[in-house]
Amino acid sequence: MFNYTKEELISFEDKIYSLFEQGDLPFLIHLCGGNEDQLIEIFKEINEGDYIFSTHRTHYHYLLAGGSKSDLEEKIRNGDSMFVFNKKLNFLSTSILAGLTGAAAGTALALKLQNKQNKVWCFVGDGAEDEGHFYEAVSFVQGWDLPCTFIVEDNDRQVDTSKKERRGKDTIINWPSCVRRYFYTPTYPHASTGSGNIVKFKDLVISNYIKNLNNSNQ
Ligand SMILES: Cc1ncc(C[n+]2csc(CCOP(=O)(O)OP(=O)(O)O)c2C)c(N)n1
Ligand SMILES: [Mg+2]
Repeated sequence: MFNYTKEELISFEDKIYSLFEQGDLPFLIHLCGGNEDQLIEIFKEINEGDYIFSTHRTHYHYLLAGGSKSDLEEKIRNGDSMFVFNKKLNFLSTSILAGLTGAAAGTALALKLQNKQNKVWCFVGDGAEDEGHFYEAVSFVQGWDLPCTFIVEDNDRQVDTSKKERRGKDTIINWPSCVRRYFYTPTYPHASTGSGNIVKFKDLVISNYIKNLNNSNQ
């Protein structure tokens, strides 16, 4: 198990960002940042053997779950930033918004039926929180007292839209007790570049792709 500090988490993401800007990562990645303190606190409660279900923004979750930096960097270099999986760590992620919420509820049901002490921790963004199947999973977990906590990572952004733009009002949904929320201001824009400029991002993805294609043809 690694206990990464806030500084180590930040420097990991900074390195991944520079790899992207240099053209070494010809695909979409979602960088973490701004939520180091909150996540470090949450992961203090997570025990070995617990199940961790992550999102499209996996890097910090994976490192704090006990993944090594070199392993994660290799996965990212292979294009798996959004598809990080590690059976030993009971770590699974999905690029589909709220895509693992049903699986989290099912895993929690299995743990309960087997009288296991382990828990499920399922992370979602405030955008994923808008998905209907999140509601279904939360209702099931709450109703059957299952060992599962959903963490809403609320950066008030689904890609670039705020909760107010999406919902008409700046509503903070009052979920039952199996759901926790923390707020943070993200360091990086929604995906990949530090520029926040979607045109620059597309250009970078295309030029990175062509560069890698040329390299692989040599
Ligand atoms: C079902 C589904 N719809 C749309 C997308 C495209 N998509 C990827 S990330 C994202 C926004 C996610 O926002 P949020 O859940 O708040 O996470 P954040 O990026 O803010 O951490 C969207 C719409 C998707 N991955 N899955
Ligand atoms: Mg969000």
